[in-house]
Amino acid sequence: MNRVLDVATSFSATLARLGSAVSVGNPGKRPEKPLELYEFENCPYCRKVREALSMLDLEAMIYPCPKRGPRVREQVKKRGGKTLFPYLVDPNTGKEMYESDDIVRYLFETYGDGNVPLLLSLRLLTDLTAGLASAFRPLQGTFYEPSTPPKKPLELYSFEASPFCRIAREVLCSLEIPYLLHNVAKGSPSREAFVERSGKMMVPYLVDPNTGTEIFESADIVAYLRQTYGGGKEKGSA
Ligand SMILES: N[C@@H](CCC(=O)N[C@@H](CS)C(=O)NCC(=O)O)C(=O)O
Repeated sequence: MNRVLDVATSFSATLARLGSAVSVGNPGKRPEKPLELYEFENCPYCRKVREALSMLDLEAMIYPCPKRGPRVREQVKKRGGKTLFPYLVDPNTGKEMYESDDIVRYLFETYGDGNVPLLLSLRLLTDLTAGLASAFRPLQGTFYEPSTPPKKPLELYSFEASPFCRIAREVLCSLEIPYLLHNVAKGSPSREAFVERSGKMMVPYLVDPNTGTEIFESADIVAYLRQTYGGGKEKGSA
């Protein structure tokens, strides 16, 4: 897709959700271990959960499950019995669950002040606007593209409402690449450490421990991911 159209449609997805998850809300207790989320980028229900993670400033291991993905979907079926997304695993409490509304409530009760923000609690309206966000980019972050998985998971600094971060996450998803998601929405206490590491406050920022690569710029990240892991070739090992 042409870059201007790419950014415009990704920005429209953010607008459809009225900028939900642009900033951190009232984070509460911090988990010791990152949460684990099985999802795919263009699933509107998965978006609701990712918004909650951004608002609560939570890190999560993301296991992308694009449609026709050969590697990760099967794990969800084995663990929970269904191929349905999102699926959250909290290694801190032993909870494993389907259903976006239940997951969102669980997250705010466990790691927030117990109150689910308005834009995530409007039931049908929340689902409709999340669906509209997905509709702006129907083919991105939906289907599997042949890839070779990296040996170690990647890391992405991001927040849900950023249109540029979405473009990077879509490709991680299509290539079925697991990554540790560091959420750094506006107001995030994690921003200071991020700036110390990267040199400036800008996302997306990709870290690949397999190759020692650390890069900004969604277009560069997309090109790097496709070149390094796309096409099912043995690449990207340390
Ligand atoms: N009520 C569920 C609906 C979840 C759902 O329908 N997810 C779709 C993706 S948007 C799904 O997993 N479809 C099966 C598939 O993609 O194979 C929720 O809110 O979590």
